[in-house]
Amino acid sequence: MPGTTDDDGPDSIVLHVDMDCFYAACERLREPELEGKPVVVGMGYEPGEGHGAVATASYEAREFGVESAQPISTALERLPRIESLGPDDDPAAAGHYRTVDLEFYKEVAADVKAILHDCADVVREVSIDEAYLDVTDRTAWDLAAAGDRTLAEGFARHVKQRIAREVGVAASIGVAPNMSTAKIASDFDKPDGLVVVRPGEVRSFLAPIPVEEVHGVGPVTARKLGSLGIETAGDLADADAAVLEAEFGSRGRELHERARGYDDRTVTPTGRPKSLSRESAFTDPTDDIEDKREVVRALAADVADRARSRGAMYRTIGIKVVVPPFDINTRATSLSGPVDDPGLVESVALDLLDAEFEETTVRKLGVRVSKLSFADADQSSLDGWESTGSGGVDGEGDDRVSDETEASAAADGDDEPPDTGGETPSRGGQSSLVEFD
Ligand code: TTP
Ligand code: MG
Repeated sequence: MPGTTDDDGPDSIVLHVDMDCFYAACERLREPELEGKPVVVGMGYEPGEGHGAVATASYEAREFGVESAQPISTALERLPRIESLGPDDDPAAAGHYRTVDLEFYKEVAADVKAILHDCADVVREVSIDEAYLDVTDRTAWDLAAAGDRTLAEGFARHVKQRIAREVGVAASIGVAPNMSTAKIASDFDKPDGLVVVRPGEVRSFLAPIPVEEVHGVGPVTARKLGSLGIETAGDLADADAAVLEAEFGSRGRELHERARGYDDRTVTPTGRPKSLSRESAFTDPTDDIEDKREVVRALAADVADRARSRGAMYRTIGIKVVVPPFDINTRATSLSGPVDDPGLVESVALDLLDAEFEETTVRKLGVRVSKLSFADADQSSLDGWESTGSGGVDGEGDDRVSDETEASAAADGDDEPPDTGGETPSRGGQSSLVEFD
């Protein structure tokens, strides 16, 4: 059969999830009035100024020719700032320009990733807004009882709906028997897309796709292929493998295979988590201390339970308190050494809540354990998730000795521990392997 297994195992089911105009979608979370309007998010951009580059543009802004990596000055020529409009100008033809706020986007991304981890055992996070999920064991390529849709499609729809409902941003999802096809599928019907390529359909789905979109084909290879008359994945699939190999070496053969729908990479998970956390939102914000304490108790029990089941010990216990609309406060207590102690997670989390947030109206609460160490700590130094130099190895003791609050807990509410501060956008997803959901 084209495109899938070469042995007797079942066809894999891979989801590629990519958020739509992600930074702009995040801006809309805190400014819902931007929904449906052209939004441009600039890096190195200051309100009212003309420098910087476009990080992303909402699909409405893209209609005006605004796109990622463009200078802000070019974007402004194509789509003037809403503030600069005259009384007779059309406000629908003007842009709402905002500045990149990576810490906030990471927070939203962590919420999305937590859902993905809940939906799949194997998740490979590839950037702040993109991940692969292997869900072969969670669903099937069989048709659902009613109609001609696959169970896998229903599963992917469920993932999309959870992200939309629980986080409030839109994802496009591709479902396919392998990674490269799933990635092309997620991009195929953006925004808000859900494209399913069944095992027997991979080759016909890929046929009309331009070669540039085949995984591993960059602009130079695409140009060379073009000079050989190969414009689409279909052309590439039909090309003579020997000719491709002569031109591109072993990579030529690999590209040929990809275009024919073969991709034997398996989804491998991204490193170990730096922290484990869970959060819960109130339907209506509340200042009732007993309600808040009850939620913190439940979250603490859940997080401690998860840490134990993963064989993780923790050296820091923290809480997150989100005050309407999006004012994020984190507080944490460091311990003298790694522990596995559910009772301590609860008591520390409650102390942190009581100390400062007894009367605060909150929208969401979270509990997090971090500075993790694993019983089978074979990879810890390779992964680099445990920062060194912050106190050395003193791994003795199983009780709290210091009440020091982490530096990240500044009064105005930072959201991430200091060790992720310097991440670049493209690695943001990986750095925020936090499991708040
Ligand atoms: P993308 O997923 O490439 O873009 P997107 O989510 O904005 O839009 P799409 O609907 O097409 O997926 O990138 C994710 C985020 O990364 C994006 O919102 C902003 C950031 N980014 C940059 O900062 N610079 C860039 O050049 C690109 C491409 C993205
Ligand atoms: Mg995206």
